[in-house]
Amino acid sequence: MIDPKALASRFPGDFLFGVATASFQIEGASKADGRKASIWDAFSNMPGRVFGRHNGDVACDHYNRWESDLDLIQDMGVSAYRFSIAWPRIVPEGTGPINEKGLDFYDRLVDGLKARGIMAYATLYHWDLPLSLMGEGGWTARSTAQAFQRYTKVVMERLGDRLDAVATFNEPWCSVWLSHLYGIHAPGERNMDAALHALHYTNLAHGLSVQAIRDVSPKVPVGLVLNAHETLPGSESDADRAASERAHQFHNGVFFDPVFKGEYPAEFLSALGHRMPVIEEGDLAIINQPLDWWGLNYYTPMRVADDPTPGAEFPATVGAPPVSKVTTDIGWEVYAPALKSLVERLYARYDLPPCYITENGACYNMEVEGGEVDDQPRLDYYAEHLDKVADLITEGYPMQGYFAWSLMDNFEWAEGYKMRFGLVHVDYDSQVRTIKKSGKWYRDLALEFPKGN
Ligand code: NCW
Repeated sequence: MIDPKALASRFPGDFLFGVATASFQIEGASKADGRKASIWDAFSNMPGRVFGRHNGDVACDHYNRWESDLDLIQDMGVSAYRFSIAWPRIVPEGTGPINEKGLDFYDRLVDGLKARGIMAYATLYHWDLPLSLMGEGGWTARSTAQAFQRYTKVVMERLGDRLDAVATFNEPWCSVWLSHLYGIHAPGERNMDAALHALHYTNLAHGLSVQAIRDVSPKVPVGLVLNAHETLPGSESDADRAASERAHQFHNGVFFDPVFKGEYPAEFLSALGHRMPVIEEGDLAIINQPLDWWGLNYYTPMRVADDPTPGAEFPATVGAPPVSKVTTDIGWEVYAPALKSLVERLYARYDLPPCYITENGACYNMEVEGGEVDDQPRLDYYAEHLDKVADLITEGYPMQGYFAWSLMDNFEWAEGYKMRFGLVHVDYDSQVRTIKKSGKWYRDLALEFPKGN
C-alpha cells in the first residue's frame, strides 16, 4: 500500500486536498422550504430512465444533516469542500421569484465551512435545471442562458463575500451530449439538433455567468469544470488517428475552443455548424473571457476508432477496446497514465490557467462488514492517480488542488443508488455514514497539509 505520508511529500505545502459532492446527488428534501422540481425530479419519475426508478427525494438527506456532514468533512482532514448550489432552491421556477429560504441553506453551509476552517468551492450548475424552464425548451433555448445569468447574480450577491472559488458549470459534456444526444441524462433527448442548441446556449450561459460573477464579486476566482476526455486512438492507423482528432473536437474542443480561443473547432463546424443555432455577434467574445482556473474531472480514457460506415455523422467514431483489463464496478477502464497525458495535451493545445483536479475517484460497491468497508481497489485507484498528479507538479504544470469524488455514496444519476463512489459509505435506510478504508487513507494524506488558508 502506498504510504500517504510518502505521497504527501511529493506535493507542495499549499496544495489543496478536498472532497466533492453535488446538490441533487446528496441533498434530498426535494420539496422543502420552497424548492420546486428540477429536470432530474421529473426524469427519475419516468419509467425506464433511472435504475430501480430511484429518485432524489431523500438521497443522503444532507439538507437536514448538513451540520453533521460538515463535521464529517472536518474529520476527513481536508482543506476544501466542493459542493453545488441547486438552482431550483434559489429561483424555483428558473425565472421569477427568489426563494430566500433556499439562499439561507447555502448561507448556513458556507458559514459552517468557514467555522471549521474549510474552504468553500461552489459550483453553480451540476445538472439540476428548474423543470419550469423546459417550457421554454430548457438548454435548447437562448432564454435559459439569460435566466442562468440572473440566477448567478442572485447567488453571488448572497454568498460572494465568503466563497473561495466558484465554477459556472460542472461537466457541460454531460448536460449537453449525454443529456441531449445520447439520452442517458435528463432531459433524455436523442437529437443532434437539440444537442447543438444546448451546446451553444450552455457555452453562452457560462460566459454570461462569468460576467455576472465579475460584476458582483470581482475577488472570487472563477473557473469552469470540464470532464475532458483523453481521446486515445485505438490503433496507430491514420484512420484511427484522424478519428481521435475528430473525437477531441467533438468531446473537448466544442467547450475548450470557444472558452479559451473564442471559436468553435474547424472540422466540427464544417460538419455540423449549419445545424447550430444562430451565433449572434458578440456571443463568442462573451464565452471567451479570461478565467482564473479550470477544473478537470478525470475518471477513465476514451479509446477511439474510425467509424467507416458511409455517411456516419460527425465525429464518425466508435469505441475501441480498453488497454487495461481493470475496470471499476461501473465498468470504466482504470488507466492512470491518461490523466497525465491528457493534462499535457490540453496545456500544449490551449493557453490554460491553473488547474484543479475537481473530480477523480472510483466506483466500487463494497458494503459494511463488521463495521468496516474494505475498499482496497478504490484506495489503489486514488494512489495511482495522485501519483500522476504529483508527476505533473514535478514537471512544472500548475496543479493547485485535488478533490476526491466523492465525500460519500450518493445518487449516481441514471445508475441510482446502485453505484457507490464515496470515501464514506452511506446506509440509505438508516443514513448512517461509515468512513471506508480508502477514506481513512485519504484522511491520512490530507492531514499532512495545513488547514484554514
Ligand atoms: S456521471 C459522471 N460522473 C459521476 C457523477 O457522480 C458526478 O456527478 C459527475 O460529475 C462521477 O463524476 C461525474 N460522469 C459522466 C460519465 C459519463 C458516462 C458515460 C456514459 C456512456 C455514454
